Amino acid sequence: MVIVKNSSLRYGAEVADALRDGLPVVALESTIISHGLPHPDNIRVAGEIEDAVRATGAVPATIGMIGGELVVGLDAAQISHLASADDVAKLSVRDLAVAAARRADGATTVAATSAVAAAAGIGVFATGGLGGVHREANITFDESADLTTLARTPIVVVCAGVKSILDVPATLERMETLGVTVVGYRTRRFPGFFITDSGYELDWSVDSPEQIAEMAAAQAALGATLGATVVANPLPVDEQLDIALHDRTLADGLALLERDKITGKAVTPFLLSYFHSATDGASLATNVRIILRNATLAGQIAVAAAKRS
Ligand code: PSU
Ligand code: MN
Repeated sequence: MVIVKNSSLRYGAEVADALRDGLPVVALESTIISHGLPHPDNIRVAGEIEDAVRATGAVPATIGMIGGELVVGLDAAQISHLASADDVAKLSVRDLAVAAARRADGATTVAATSAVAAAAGIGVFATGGLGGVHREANITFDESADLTTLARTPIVVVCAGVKSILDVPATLERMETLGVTVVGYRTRRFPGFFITDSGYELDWSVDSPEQIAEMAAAQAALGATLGATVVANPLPVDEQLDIALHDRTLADGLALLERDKITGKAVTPFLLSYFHSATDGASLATNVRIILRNATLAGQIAVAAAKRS
């Protein structure tokens, strides 16, 4: 399903060449850089994510909006701008046209990035964690547009599950309803982002990048579903955040959210930044590790997929 037209996109030179030549390309989102990680670490991390993709032999395509244009393959100066400026908008799919008309600079979420990547013909996308169903969504109706967009966007998304700030079982149920495929990477347990195991079971596990590439090819051949395939890649147990620290920070963060009446698109950035300051940077280091591991796996999948064609 077309959410964004390819003809509306601008391409970085390296990404344009790679796509034309059928080389492996991995899409990367910019909201984790602008709104998910603190400045100035975010600039360094954005470079490290791209390096992790390159180390696998794939070409990174960081996606965002500059001056109202959606760019596939932002250059270093553009990434650094999105990582530093105060007026960078967080753009989900519904924000794209408004921001384009205003010639805005903006960072794309998982939803907007996957829509753009699919339009560009990029089959693999790496991020940290997906948006999902928020706690008390039964009252607030707060469910990320990441889910409904992934339901109609054919792309492989590598993530470490969804953050425990969300309602994890409700998010898994919604992905089932929406027809979003979820497979664990070498596990049948859904990861809990900072934590290796969220406590919830998955139906499928895959063992190698080649197997994931085969699955994506099978989906394209079937043509039966247009939805995304989420590859849930857990942190090794010895790299997860201390569980007691995690649980304490989460409880405190959720209480602050309520006290300060923070709602809507500000919820995710608020909780992330609370986690990073309240854990004295421990959650930040974990977060970075997650993203780099996902970038590596996504690169390997893109390389395996390019070998098939
Ligand atoms: N999860 C993270 N870090 C992030 C996000 C999610 O671990 O930075 C960002 C992603 O860009 C995701 C967005 O698409 O938050 C979801 O926001 P919302 O819940 O407002 O849809
Ligand atoms: Mn929301």
